[in-house]
Formats: sequence, C-alpha cells, structure tokens
Amino acid sequence: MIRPYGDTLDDGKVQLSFTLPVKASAKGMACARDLARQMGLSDALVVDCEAVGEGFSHYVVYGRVPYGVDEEAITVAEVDAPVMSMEEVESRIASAFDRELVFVGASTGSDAHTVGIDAIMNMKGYAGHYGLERYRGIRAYNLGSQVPNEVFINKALEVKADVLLVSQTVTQKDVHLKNLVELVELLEAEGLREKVVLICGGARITHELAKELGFDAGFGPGKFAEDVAAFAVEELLRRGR
Ligand code: B12
Repeated sequence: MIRPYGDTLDDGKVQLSFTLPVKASAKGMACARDLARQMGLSDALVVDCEAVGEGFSHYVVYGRVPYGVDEEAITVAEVDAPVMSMEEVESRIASAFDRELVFVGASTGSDAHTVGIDAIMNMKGYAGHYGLERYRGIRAYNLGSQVPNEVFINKALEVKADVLLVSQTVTQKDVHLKNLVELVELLEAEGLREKVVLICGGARITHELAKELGFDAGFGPGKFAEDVAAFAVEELLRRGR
C-alpha cells in the first residue's frame, strides 16, 4: 500500500482546493472544513480563503486521508510504441518509406486552445522538444483551433493525410467527447477511418479514453512530438502503408 506523503512518510496528508458559492468569511471557512470532513479528511485545516468575485470564495484545505493505494493492483493502458528521438524517427522514415508522411492536426469543434497542438506540431516545439514541422520526412499541416470536423476531414482528403492529430482541451459538459465521437463517425461514414492513423491528445485525454472512443492512440501532458511520431510511424508500418 502506498499513501500520500506530506510531512512524514505515510502520513496521508493531501491538499485540495475548491470554490464555494459563499462570501469569503469565517462561515465560508467553516463550510470548507465541513466539506473536507465529509470527504473523509481528518485534521482538516483551511490554509487559504480568498474572495472570487461577489458571493464566491476559493479555499485550500490541508488534511489527512485514511486511504492508501495498492500500486500492484493498478493497471494502466499505455501507448505501445518504442521510445525514439527526433533523429531516430527521421531515419526510420527514411529507411522504411519512399515518400513523405503527411500529418494534419487541429484543435477541433469549439475548442480554442492552440498551445497543445502547437506544442506537438510547430517548428519550435515545446519544452525543448521540436515539433513535427521540423522533422525530415514529415509534411505537417497545423490548421489551428476551432476547426469544424468537416473542414478537418476535407483537408485530410485534399493532402492525402496519413495521420490525423486532434487536440481537445475543454471538457465542460463533455464537449470533448462529442467532438471526438463525431469525428470518428464522420470518418467512418466517408470510409476513411481505416485509411488514417487517428490520434487525439490534451490535458484530460488518456490512451484508455482514446481507444474507447475509436482512436488509435491518446496522449496527455508530458508527451511530445517524438512520442506521437514514433507511434504513428510504427502503426503505419504495421498496417503495411
Ligand atoms: C491558455 C488557456 C486558455 C487560452 C487559450 C489560448 C490559446 N491560444 O491556446 C484562452 C484564454 C483562450 C482560454 C479559453 C478558455 N478556457 Co482555457 N486555459 C488555458 C490554460 C491556462 C493553459 C492551457 C495550455 O495552454 N496548456 C499548455 C499545453 C502545452 O498543455 P496541453 O494542452 O495539455 O498539451 C500537452 C498535452 O496535453 C499534449 N497534447 C495536447 N493536445 C494534443 C494533441 C495531440 C494530437 C497530441 C498527440 C498531444 C496533445 O501535448 C502537449 C505537450 O505535452 C488552462 C489552465 C492550465 N493551466 O492548464 C486553461 C483551461 C484549459 N481552460 C479552461 C476553460 C474552462 C476555458 C474556457 C471555457 C473559459 C471560459 N469560460 O471562457 C475558454 C474556452 C474557450 C474555447 N472555446 O475553447 C479550463 C478547462 C477545464 C475543463 N476541464 O474543461 C482550464 C483547465 C482552466 C481551468 N482550470 O478552469 N484558455
């Protein structure tokens, strides 16, 4: 069993934050403490209480949970792909394909967040990892944000895409699920689904969720262009493309 670690090993100390529709006040703090108690925290301490607009307040509570996790019993679905550097991906493409591979990416639907898809695709990349536009052997089209699924698919057809990259950040009212499912359905209706490697990513995207929704892989935080490229290249080879 592993347990959260705050002051001493296994002490179960955690910190949580939330907003309540109540004025920042002693009463608000008591409400926050009571909520923490109901969530199973003991020794709950409200360490921060800030007003957020009128009639709302934000709390940070520090306390102890009685729970632990059996690490051995936890299984996680992970993308099955070799770890490669940009240079390794480039030489894999050069040796296995006699053409450029075409990647089309966008943040689709109503989603206006571009930083994630830019991190994967833009020449300059992100956190010291160059994006796909920089890779020899890859032609990358980044369509930006708020791209309707139909427009995205039309571009994929126009440039004969091998790989489609979709970024979804906002999960309010499950809008990301609707956008992603709609894309899969449209691709299936066009008879395109099996002709492309379909990948999604975003802060709340897991590989498990992506597979459930009909994608080939899903990537979340801490993943970069080389991870995506390695998966896509190996998947294309597996399919004999
Ligand atoms: C910047 C930002 C904005 C900017 C976006 C500007 C822009 N050009 O992108 C603006 C101000 C426009 C904005 C607007 C909104 N935002 Co905003 N935003 C953020 C913020 C601060 C940072 C997001 C970010 O850039 N992260 C950095 C990138 C690099 O991380 P990433 O996206 O996770 O990407 C990595 C991986 O996930 C992965 N990845 C991502 N995409 C893809 C795609 C593929 C194919 C692959 C392989 C990998 C991959 O690779 C990347 C590198 O590792 C976050 C809060 C936060 N700190 O995270 C809120 C946040 C995402 N926003 C949020 C919200 C609610 C909104 C609004 C709805 C607010 C509002 N009420 O108007 C609007 C929505 C607008 C819209 N229609 O989409 C919420 C989302 C909550 C939720 N779970 O849905 C957050 C979490 C803030 C919060 N705590 O409430 N936002």
